Amino acid sequence: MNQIPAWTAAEGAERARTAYRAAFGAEPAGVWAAPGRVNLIGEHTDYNGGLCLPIALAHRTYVALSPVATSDVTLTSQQESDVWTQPLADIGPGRVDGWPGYAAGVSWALAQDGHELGGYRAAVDSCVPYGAGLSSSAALESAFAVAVDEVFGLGLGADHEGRRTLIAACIRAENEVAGANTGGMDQSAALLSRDGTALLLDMRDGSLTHIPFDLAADGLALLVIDTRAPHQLVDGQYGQRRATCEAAAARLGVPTLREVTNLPAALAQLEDVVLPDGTAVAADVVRRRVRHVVTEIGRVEEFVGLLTAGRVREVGAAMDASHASLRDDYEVSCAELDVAVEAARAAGAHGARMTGGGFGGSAIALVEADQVASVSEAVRTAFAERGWTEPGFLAATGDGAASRVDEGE
Ligand code: GAF
Repeated sequence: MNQIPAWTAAEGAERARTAYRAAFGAEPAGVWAAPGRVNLIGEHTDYNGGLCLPIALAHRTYVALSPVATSDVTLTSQQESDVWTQPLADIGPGRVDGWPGYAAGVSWALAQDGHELGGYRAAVDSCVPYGAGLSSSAALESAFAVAVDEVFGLGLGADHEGRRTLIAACIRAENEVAGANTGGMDQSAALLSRDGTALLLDMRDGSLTHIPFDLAADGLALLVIDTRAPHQLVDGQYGQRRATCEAAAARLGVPTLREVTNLPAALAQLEDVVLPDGTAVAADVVRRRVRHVVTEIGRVEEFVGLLTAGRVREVGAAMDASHASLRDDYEVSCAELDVAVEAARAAGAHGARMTGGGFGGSAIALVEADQVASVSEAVRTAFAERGWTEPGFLAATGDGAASRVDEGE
């Protein structure tokens, strides 16, 4: 069965280096790469101080980069058409349109923290499916973060605390420069994941646990289904979900929904809210949003408990319940995601759910390793029957974090 291939590090490095040579007629100082991710469970919990459980993909974004003597930042990408240039001092919120905001925004955020950076030029190439809910944006930010960290000698990429500073800079780039008010899970996955593990993130206190994750040892596989339904987090829907949660937490008198311990009592206290952008949200809707977040945090605990007890085939029920909650209570699914999930289950998946922000993007299905082809085929057939674009497929195993992938020449 055809799957969307992940480049080897050598292949990705060579592609980025070739793009750099073609654009700038010189060799880069080095090539760095950062992974996309899928979230196993714990969706729309990160900005609520909750738990989530992402794994890094083998699919990575590669950045070939060199410092320059001026303060100009010049970027080119194999996935985009134009070469983009702007002086470092002109990069910031409201001043960069499109993809360079994610890349150069990281330098702005690091400079805001007092780090000294100069200009640079960089060429990007990536095998992370774009706009598929697999965190191509965090991969781009994180690849730039480790690249500029090394060429400007910041020393942040070398240890855990330094990487937390890089994560914070990537989040600021995404929130403030690119204008997507996302919650931080994706950048943590890109910069802190370890091979063969899932990353249990507690977004209340920033603590994390690397949970051993080796599906192949159990004869299983995690099938990722890119529905090809367009996915965008910079539109209003994601921000409205987040603002609704924040308004509900304020109404309940807690810093985040993570602090809700008695769900029925909390639901009874909730009323209509008006969001900062003027959108009115009815009490029933607010209650459903809160119910999703609180129950989803519980499902992460359940999933992790089963995983660590070696009862991995049993996590399917939590995946199914997560999808239902995202579809019905949080209302971030779509027809393509629902059909992908239902077709995968009907073809024998132990569980399936949408992953990432939703409104399009990708689903994941836990399947027996010898059923990957038949489950994929069932999903493909279900899409074809509806006249939809053919979905893409890839396998996720739990890969490592952003790093340098070559030494330049
Ligand atoms: C997107 C966001 F970027 C994350 O921060 C997270 O909120 C996720 O949607 C939903 O769990 O990937």
